Amino acid sequence: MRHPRKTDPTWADVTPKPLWLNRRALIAGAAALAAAGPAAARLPKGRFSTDEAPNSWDDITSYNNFYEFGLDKGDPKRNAQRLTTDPWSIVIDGLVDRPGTYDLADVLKDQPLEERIYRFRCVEAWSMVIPWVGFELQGLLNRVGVQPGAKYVAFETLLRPDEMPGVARRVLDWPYREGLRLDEAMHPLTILATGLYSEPMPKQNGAPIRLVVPWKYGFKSIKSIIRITLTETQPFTSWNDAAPREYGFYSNVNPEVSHPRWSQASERRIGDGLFGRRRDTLMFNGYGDEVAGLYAGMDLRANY
Ligand SMILES: Nc1nc2c(c(=O)[nH]1)N[C@H]1C(S)=C(S)[C@@H](COP(=O)(O)O)O[C@H]1N2
Ligand SMILES: [Mo]
Repeated sequence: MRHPRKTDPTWADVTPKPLWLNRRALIAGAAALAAAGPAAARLPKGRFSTDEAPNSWDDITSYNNFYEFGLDKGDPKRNAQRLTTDPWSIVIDGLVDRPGTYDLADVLKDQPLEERIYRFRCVEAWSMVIPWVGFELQGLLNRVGVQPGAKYVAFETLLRPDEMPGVARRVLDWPYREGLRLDEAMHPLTILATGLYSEPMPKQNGAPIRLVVPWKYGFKSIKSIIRITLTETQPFTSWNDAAPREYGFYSNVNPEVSHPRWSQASERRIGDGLFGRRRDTLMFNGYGDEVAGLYAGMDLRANY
């Protein structure tokens, strides 16, 4: 990981002064609230939250995909605890006005955290409902200034082999990488999440900061992000590289387009039990009213 240079701007440099000072005051208040106990620290419930019952803390933190820590669903919980997540910084570069290496703690002081209860649909045809804590990615991108030539946003996960036993196997071309079209990244449904159930993000879920794009298959929601790059051309994405016929760049949840090896028409909700009724998968995972317009005129079979 690149170390910050003296000349790099800090987050305070890219933040208008009054806003920065205000946020610091607010955070001091929030910290006092948090210290007063979880009930007092309830976060505002963000727009787009589903009314469906969230999965349990146990389901969400014990049944994971995070291949850097192993391929079995129980491996991330077992193996991710040794990951060092503090301090953490994020490089933001490419076609932005204020590129830099930003300390995550500073970035967080500046973003309005809220709770977003989202449906989450894995490409393996299981789903959960997860109460994330996070903020809209567009807030961060607007702060660093997206340049006119930018058309995509590329994301990269930390690669630290001595803390990640899974990367010894080349199941993917590490580091894990993902990408979005700029309008998808700027959509208010797209969040960077730093916690769940009002707790800091568990390591197996992508601490300290991960993407959540609720209308796309789960693999787009990249974990433990260390770099965000604005690009003119469509970026490399890990699963598309590993199996291009199975995983497209868009990967919008679509019950009408099967994976070459299984149907995507229905899903198993974790927590319903193995004999629970399968649920019909919804177009765009049920977020069509919000996002269908992003794909107007596009052939979603060709752009899977
Ligand atoms: N870095 C990284 N991010 C990742 C993955 C991964 O293996 N490595 N798995 C993806 C997949 S396939 C899914 S379904 C979700 C799972 O998120 P969860 O474990 O928090 O439910 O994370 C996604 N993000
Ligand atoms: Mo997934």
